[in-house]
Parts: sequence; structure tokens; C-alpha cells
Amino acid sequence: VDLSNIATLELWNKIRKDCESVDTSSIQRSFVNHVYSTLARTPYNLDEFGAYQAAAHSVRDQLIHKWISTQQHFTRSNPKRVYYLSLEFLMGRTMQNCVINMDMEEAYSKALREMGLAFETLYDQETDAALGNGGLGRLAACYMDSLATLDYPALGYGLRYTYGIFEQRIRNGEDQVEYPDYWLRFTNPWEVARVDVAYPVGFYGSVHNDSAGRAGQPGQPAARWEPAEFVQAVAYDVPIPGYDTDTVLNIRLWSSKPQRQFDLSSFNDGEYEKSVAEKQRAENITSVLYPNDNTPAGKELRLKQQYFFVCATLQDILRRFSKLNLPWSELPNKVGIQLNDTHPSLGIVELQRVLVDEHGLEWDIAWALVQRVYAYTNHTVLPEALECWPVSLMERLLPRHMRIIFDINLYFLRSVEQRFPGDYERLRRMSIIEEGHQQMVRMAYLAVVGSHTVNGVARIHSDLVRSKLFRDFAEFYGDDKFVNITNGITPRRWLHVANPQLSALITKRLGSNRWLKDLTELSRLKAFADDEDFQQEWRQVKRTRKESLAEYIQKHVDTAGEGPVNSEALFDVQVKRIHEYKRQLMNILGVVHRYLRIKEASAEERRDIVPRVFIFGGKAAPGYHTAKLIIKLINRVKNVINADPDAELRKLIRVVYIPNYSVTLAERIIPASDISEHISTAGTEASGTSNMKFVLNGGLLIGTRDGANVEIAEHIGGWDLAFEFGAKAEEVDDLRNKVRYLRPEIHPAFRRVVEAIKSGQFGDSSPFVNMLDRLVSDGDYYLITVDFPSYPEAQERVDAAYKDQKKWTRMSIENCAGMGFFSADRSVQDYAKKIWGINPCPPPPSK
Ligand code: 475
Repeated sequence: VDLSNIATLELWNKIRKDCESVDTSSIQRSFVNHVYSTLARTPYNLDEFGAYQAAAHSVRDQLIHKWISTQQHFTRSNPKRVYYLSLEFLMGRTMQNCVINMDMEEAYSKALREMGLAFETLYDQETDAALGNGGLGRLAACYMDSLATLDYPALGYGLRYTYGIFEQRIRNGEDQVEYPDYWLRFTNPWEVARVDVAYPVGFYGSVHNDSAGRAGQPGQPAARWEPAEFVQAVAYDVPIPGYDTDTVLNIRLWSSKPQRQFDLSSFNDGEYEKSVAEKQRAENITSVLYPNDNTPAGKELRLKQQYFFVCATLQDILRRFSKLNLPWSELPNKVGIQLNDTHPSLGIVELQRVLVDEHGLEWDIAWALVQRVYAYTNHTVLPEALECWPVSLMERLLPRHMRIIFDINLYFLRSVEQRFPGDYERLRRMSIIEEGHQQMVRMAYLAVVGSHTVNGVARIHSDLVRSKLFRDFAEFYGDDKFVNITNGITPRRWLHVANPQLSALITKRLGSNRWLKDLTELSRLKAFADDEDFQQEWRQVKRTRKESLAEYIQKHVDTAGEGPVNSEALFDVQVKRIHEYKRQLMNILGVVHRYLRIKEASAEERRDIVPRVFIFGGKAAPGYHTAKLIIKLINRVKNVINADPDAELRKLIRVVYIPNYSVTLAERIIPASDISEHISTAGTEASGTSNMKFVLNGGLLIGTRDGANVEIAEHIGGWDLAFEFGAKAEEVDDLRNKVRYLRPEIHPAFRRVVEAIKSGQFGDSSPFVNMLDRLVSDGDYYLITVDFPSYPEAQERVDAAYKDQKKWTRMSIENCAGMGFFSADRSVQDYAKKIWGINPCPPPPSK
């Protein structure tokens, strides 16, 4: 564009200002314009989905203006930036979050109402962006919201999977079946395709010595990698608006495309089909999110995804750095990279490769820079969840990287040996390469060695990371390298958006909505915990939310004609990925226990029982047999209890399995919970984040002393305000040995439950026999038999507390009031100070 004429420039600026205006008529213009010219529709054939699309495009326009301004501002201010690398971003829906963060909800609502449309009803038309499995992916999404809200110069990087986490359906009322989640079917208004931003990514091939013939030689390891296969990484940008600020950050998602548009030579050779197949192979790389949570997939395609991701991301980061014309020594002052678990840890090797092989830096100088750039977040200590890749696979797919890993390991082990001369056992333990019948690369060790800081995600978890998982490394590097950053959640989505009723009540009581930006403000609610009127309003909100969930269940969950759930009953919720360590099995065995007790109770005794609805939800990894069996058992128990001929009993106990748990369902379920279950074996759940969401919404917890439960209890005022049971983390090793070798007496209540299932009371028991027998022989790794007696006992304390509604409401208010610490705003500030060394870069005040 020729802008040399001042008048031309002014015209551009004036028109842009017009485009940014959000008064009623501008919104209406933009909406109508999208109905006609984006969708080619008219008000006569506009259905709800079309209206959603037009509204979404209109909101997107607003978003993009602010986003461009933010990016220009960052470029001009040139601060150190942090890059959050994650193979998963579990975003959920976008539209409502956007208009709330940009303070446009009322404006849109009014503008569309005048046009005969209810804006709020359009939210339900949106499909979730579900590019993540669970906790780790949702954490990345919460952190982007907080980074934007606090004006940090940050950028997220991820993959644009064609298929997100699978859709779960329940077949025959009991079994999980998976369906592909083709979320891009109707195009995605929340992304901007950047066809101008594309990088080549190579795989396979061979390594050649550099001219001096020194490839792989310690001290002088420059070499040339000639990949045999290339694909392209194309950028798709997803704008992330902060709350109550003009900052709009970016998540850049890579999509794989074939290198050349069309291979004419193979066409001429009559190999047309081959060239199309090649094209499809390239697109394969980003086609599907691996559906494993807390277990690595171990597939070649997954390793390809990981390298594809870091290769494109580093080219992008380094291109931005090179525009600054600074020496390489400045890299750590401009670039911080956070690794969300080990999944992107090949980035460490890739950066070393680029610096040494492509830019000619000396090994040691490059390595010192690499270590100052990277930091690594660990999300699990489960041994089977730690990523390891076969050396043979890595050698084939990434031959140069494999050599670099061997060299990194060599120098590292030499330095360990200097500190601990002759301690070969230590070298074996600490080696990045695990020796065995098949050599493996331990990705967690690579991440530790290549980073300046390693963090766990809750205090107890970080203690275990330091004292057990990476004990040798903490001894070698010193404790300072290992820090804790307790996870947090965004109060915007998880209270204000998910629970507008409670949000309004809190704002009314506190006299302002400042708590949305400073969650510690909630502590002022404590003063009203016993206030009669406030208590009533608080209970009313919960009731409303329970009724709305009951309605959802009635409409969308197959309840086999069982009738509506009683929203007066206590709602007991466990929604999360199905995993043995999370112990949904213990929960359902507890349900059976309660059922048997109610069955034998007299009419008199029954009058004393608090009616409960047990609500389950969660997906099992498709290849995780035991997890699928647990889903089956939950549903079997559900089907029998809900169909019990005793109508009086059915009023006291009910079980629901809500299929296809998702971010959007979480927003419905969490505000409706009275009590939620966070009952992992102590020392196994790194943090948990739904525990925070439940408490923030006035639900109480029943849980073990695990993950963030421990800190939640501290902040709300102790375990008197939550329901604790079970073994402590320090006792777990010893208990495992006892269970395994000494077989302590199994509690009769537990035996009875197992016998009931084995007797066929819940249908053919043969699928479950093995799983249950393992528990009572030597296979109770997660200590269900050990914790079981104290679990129903804790549930009785829940019942007792619930009977006193005043006491319960006071606890609920006090729980919520103590949640200030668990805002993701606090978490990202911790990261900024303790790990990244970055500062906010707020937009200049607009003129
Ligand atoms: C922990 N996912 C929670 C949460 O810190 C914690 C994804 C792909 C492959 C393998 N695993 C994953 C996880 O490991 C994961 O989600 N971990 C979770 O991270 C956030 O709150 O306790 O289990």
C-alpha cells in the first residue's frame, strides 16, 4: 500500500477506528454483513447455527483488531517473551468467554435482541475445541487466559489436530465406545489461517560429517543432517483476549501440509496415486490428538508429532529473535520457553542442533544458552507415565538428534562423575539413556538436564519430584533448580461464565467485581458466612444449578425411564479421566456398600438417610482395558440400583453416568455439586485442578491428602471444612509392601461388596472377577482395600454435615472464600517471577 500521502494514511486510520466501534448499530451492521456476505444467508433462512456463525465472525473481527494492536505493541516494546509449549490446549467454547473478557456481552445482547435474536441462546451452538485430554491441556488454556489478563508478553504454541479428544458414547447402557471428534467440520471462526507463515520440517535421512570430518566428536560436534522426507508446518493463530484489558495474546497452532502442492513428475510417471498418498501422509501428522492421559502412547506417529511441533516452533521463535539483530548471547534475555511436560522436550535437542550445526556455535556455548532458555513442568510422578523412546526409533526418525542426545548425556555424565568419582551406580541411575534389552531415551531426564528450572504443580507433588523422582538430580544441581508452582484456574471461565448466578451474588455482596481480577478479595465473604439472608441466597443459587443439571440429565442422558433425578438430594460428583490411581473403582464400591446398607435398613432407619445422587463422568483411554472395565462396572451398578423394585429405596440413592465429559459439560456439572470426590491414592495425583473449580463454586470436597487437596484444605481453614480420609503419602510405600507381602485382613464391609458383585447381583460378574480378585490378593497397588474402611466413614460425616443446612452453607461459603490463592493469575505471576523473569507489558492507554 502506498502510504506516502498523509491523507491516505489518515483514511486508513479513520476506517480502522470505525471498524473497531462496538456501539449497537456497528454490531448490527457487522452481524448483518456476516449473515449475507460470509454465510450467504438471509433472515428468512437463518437458523440458530447460522446466527451463531454470524455473531462469532462479528466478535472475531473485534478480537482481531485488539490482537493486532497487542502484537504491534510487543514488537515495539521488545520485552523478553515467554513461549508456552504444549501438545495440548483444552479450550472448550470461545464466544461467551470472548465477549465477557472484552466486556461486550451486554452490547451484543442488546444489538441482537433488537434484531429478534437472543444472543445468549447462541452459545450452545458452539462445539468445544477439545485439543487436550484433561488436566494438563486445560491448565494450558487457563494459563493463556491469565497471561493475557495480566498483560504478559507470552505466546502459546500447539498443534492444530483435525480430530480432538474422541466423543464418548455408552453402548448397551454400559460400555464406552469412541467416535471421532471432527470439530472443524463447519470451519472454525476462532482461528486465523496464516498461509504466509510456514516452515519445512524434515524426518529420517542421514547425518554427514562437516567439512572437517568431525561429526559427533565430543567438543566439535557440528554435522549436517539430510532429512529424507519433508513436510510443511502451516500456522493457524487463535487470539486469546485478557479480561478487562486490551491485551489479546496468541496461540499459534501448527497444521501439517505436504511440502509441494503437486508432484508433477510423479504425475507424468503415472504415479499419481503415489503422490496423493504422500500428500496424505504429510497431513497425517497433525490429524489426531493421542487420547492418553497420564500414559505415553509410544507410537512413531506421536514422536513425529512432537518433533514436527518443536521444529516449526523453534524456527518461528528464532526468526523473531533474528529480526532483533542481537548476538546469540542475548537469546536467554529475549526468549524463555516453558515445556508443558516432556512432550515438547525434543525442543532442547533441536535448539542445540540449530545453534551448533546451522549457526556454527561451539557446543558448550550453545548448550549454556539452551539451558538458560528452557524450563520444564512435570505433571506426574507415576512411573508408567514417564515418557521413554526407543533409541532405535529415534535413530531412524531423527538421526542427528539421537547423536546430540548421546553427546549431551556424555558431557552430563562426565560432570556427574567429577562430583562423585567412581560412583558408576549413580551414573547408571542418572543416565539419559536407559540401558537394557532395548536402549531407551528417558525424556524426563533430558528435560531436567536441558532446563534451568524444573517445577511440580502442587506442594506435595513438588516435594516428591525433588525427593524421589529426581532425587539424584536435586543432589547434583542443588535444590534451587526444583521449585513448586501450585496450579491455578481462571475465575473468569470457572466462576463468572460457568456460574453467572453465583458470580452475581458474590459481586453484590462484595460491592464490586474486583474479585474477578484479584481472587483474594473472596476472603471478604467469610464475614457473611453466618448471615441468614446471604446463606439463603447462596443456597438458592446451588438449588438453581442443581435443577438445571437435573434438567440436562433428563434431556440428554439415557435414564431408561427412571424419571427425573431429585434435585433436593445431595449431589455427589466424580468427573475426571478414568484411571486406576484416581480410584473411581473405590467410589463405585462405596456406592454398592451404601446400596446394600439401605436395602437392609428399616423404615425407621431410612428416615435418617440423606438422599444422594452419585454422578460420574469421564473418558477412558481407548486402549486402557481396566479403565473401560471400571466404566462398565459403574454402569452395571447404576442400572441395577436405579431399577430396584423398592421405590422408597430409589428415593435415597441414584446413580448417573454422564457421557462425553468435556469442558462445556464441566461448566454445567461443577456448579451443581454439593460434594466432589478427589480420592486418589496419596502421592499419585500431581495436583488436580477440578478440585479448585468445585470449591470455588461452593461445593465441598471429600478427598485424600493428595495433590492440591492439601493446600486447598489449608487455605479454606483446615480439614474441618472438608472431608478427609485415607493413608498419607509417607505411609504409601510401606502399605504397598504390607499389602503385597503380608496380606493384611480385608475389612468385612469390603468383602461383602465384592461378594455382592461376584454373586451376580449386578449381572454377569465374569468381566470383573479378575479385577476384584486382584484387589484382595496382592494386586492392590492403589491401596483401595487399605483406604476403604475409612472412606464410607468419611461419607457418613458428609451426611451428618449435610443434615445441618446452616452449618453446611457456612462451610460452603467459607470454602469459596478461601480460594483466592488458586487463581491461575497467581500461578502465572509465580512463573513470571520464579522462572521466566518477565514483566507485564500493558498496552498504552488508548487515545
Ligand atoms: C495431572 N496428561 C493432574 C494436571 O498439572 C494435574 C497427556 C498426554 C500424555 C500423557 N499425559 C498427559 C497428564 O499427564 C496430565 O494431565 N496430568 C495432570 O496434570 C495439571 O492437575 O494432577 O494428573
